[in-house]
Amino acid sequence: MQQLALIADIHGNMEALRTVAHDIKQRGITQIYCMGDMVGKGPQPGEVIDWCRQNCAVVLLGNHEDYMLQGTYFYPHVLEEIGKERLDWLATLPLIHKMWISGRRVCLLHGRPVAPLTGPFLTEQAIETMFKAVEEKDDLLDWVGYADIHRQIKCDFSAGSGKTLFNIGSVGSNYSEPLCSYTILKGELHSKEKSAFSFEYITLPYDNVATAKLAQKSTWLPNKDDYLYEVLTGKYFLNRPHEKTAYWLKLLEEKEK
Ligand SMILES: [Mn+2]
Repeated sequence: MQQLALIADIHGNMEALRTVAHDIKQRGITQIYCMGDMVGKGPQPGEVIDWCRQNCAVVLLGNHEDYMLQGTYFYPHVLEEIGKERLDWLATLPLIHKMWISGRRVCLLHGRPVAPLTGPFLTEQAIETMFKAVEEKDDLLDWVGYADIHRQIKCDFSAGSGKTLFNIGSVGSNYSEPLCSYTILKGELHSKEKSAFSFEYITLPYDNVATAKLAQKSTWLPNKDDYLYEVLTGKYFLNRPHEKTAYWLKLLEEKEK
């Protein structure tokens, strides 16, 4: 049996990535796949890219990498911070990864830009959309794993079909609690024969205040209020009440006491 750690949506949060990496190592897992969104939102995109490049056997392109490569990203300071060499590497990343594990055909993708993601995410129609985006007539899939919505969800695709859609959660910007999360698959990698297979969701506390402080100090990071809100509360920034930065700084100070 091999163990595979699936990580994604790190979003420049090196503190969260370090916590997850430590947990993965302690479990003796050596295979790590990153399913995109290393960049965007947080204060250390370059470091996160370098870590993934060095430690992940597979790295997929996320919508945030795509924004930066498509020239639709309006923050030149962020592109400068990441640098041309890393951006050139991002441009080489694949969108999907298909594999066999314990007799199951599995496809991994970030979500966008491969499949349009519009909520609600748990309708039959939404699930079908995800399969349709990556399934081919002569290569049917059993499991599709994605990221992008920053929440761990797993559900069957119409009863009895054996098809399963799962979301691996977010390392750096979880939308449920201000924690970091990832997913472990255990089974026989590359095997087309049915054998023992297991799936586990991991959620870990990390020093989100350290990340928030680093973001606050950054001289180039845009949308700091939104980011502080996400890492300190574990909620999506678009749902943020429009308080000013001072409010979040006060929250930071209170957390320090
Ligand atoms: Mn994301």
